[in-house]
Amino acid sequence: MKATIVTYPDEFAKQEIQELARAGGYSVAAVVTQRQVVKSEFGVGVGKAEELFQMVTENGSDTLIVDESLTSSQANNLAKHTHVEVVDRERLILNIFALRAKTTEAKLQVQLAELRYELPRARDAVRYSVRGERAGFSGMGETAVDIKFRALKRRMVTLRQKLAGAESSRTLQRKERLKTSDALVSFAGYTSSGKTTLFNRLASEAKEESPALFTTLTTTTRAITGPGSKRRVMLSDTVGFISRLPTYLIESFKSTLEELTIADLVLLVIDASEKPESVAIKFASCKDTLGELAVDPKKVLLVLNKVDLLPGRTGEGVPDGLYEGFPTVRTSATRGDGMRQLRNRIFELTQDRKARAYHR
Ligand SMILES: Nc1nc2c(ncn2[C@@H]2O[C@H](COP(=O)(O)OP(=O)(O)OP(=O)(O)O)[C@@H](O)[C@H]2O)c(=O)[nH]1
Ligand SMILES: [Mg+2]
Repeated sequence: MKATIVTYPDEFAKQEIQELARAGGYSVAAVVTQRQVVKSEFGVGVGKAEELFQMVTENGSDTLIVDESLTSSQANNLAKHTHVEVVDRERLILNIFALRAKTTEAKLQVQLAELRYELPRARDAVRYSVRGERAGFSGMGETAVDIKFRALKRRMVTLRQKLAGAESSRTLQRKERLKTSDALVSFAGYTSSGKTTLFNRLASEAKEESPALFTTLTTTTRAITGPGSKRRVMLSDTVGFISRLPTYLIESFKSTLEELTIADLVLLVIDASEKPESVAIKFASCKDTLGELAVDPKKVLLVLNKVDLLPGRTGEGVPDGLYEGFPTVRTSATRGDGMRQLRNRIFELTQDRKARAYHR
């Protein structure tokens, strides 16, 4: 699969959408930038649509990736005009999630997210049919679009029921686990920041770590014991964040992300080796997502990871001002720097919470 991408001119957007495209299985033939991506009719200007048609014809792309959310009519118009498949940012993220989903729960969550993606688009189609073809059939029953719309709704109800089942068994399991431990500690952070690598180090696990985006979609929980083996906390690794994550995707993964809402301590992992602008954007985006999940900022311990890649190899280059107010640990999950400090901080910061009751 070969794609031409339309995105915003800033470096961060350009780089991120290319990584997403590759994670979705595409090779990138060209990147076209535009200050404003969502415009009526095509999502891009008419002139741009023409230019894109020329471009995909010449470079042999079979797909046009648009780094924004398009309505179904925008996507259809653009596809008709360029003669290639049009994939918007949401669709691309959903495709990646679908590729990565391995467990039953993750698969159900992705299916639910896909229905949520399709529903407003089906609604669009209903609106068209009301204006157009359906006029002549008034009173003659349902159109194909109505039927599709209702089928989507029905499938959604079924999926929600199945997910509720998975959710309640997860809650039960969690309660059991918490009986034998003092606290729940959860990893959070941008995709590819190194959460699973840190988790594997701390819990002596071997879960898949990879430079590809969204490697982890399902929560794994393990017990770790503190200094002198006196205390046990549960440590959870979970799905990563990305900027402009569609809200319904967060909602579909609610049971997975709930781990963060109820955690006593959230380890927010930042890839500190990236350019300061990227670090700042990703940090802000993580804070937003944690806010949406109603995580108390007071429960956050920042983990500035990948310090081995920083100049001087000591983590000196990490911009401090950005993180004011948060307790911070610097680590290299691959080289092992700061792992002892991280473990100590985890047990230190969960100490007072020992008395807390887990009646949820
Ligand atoms: N140099 C360096 N690379 C690291 C470090 N920690 C993780 N990595 C690499 O970064 C990539 C992503 O690591 P993961 O642990 O899979 O990241 P994640 O946050 O779990 O990502 P998702 O599950 O996709 O959200 C892998 O290629 C790791 O080997 C580190 O401290 N230093
Ligand atoms: Mg992971």
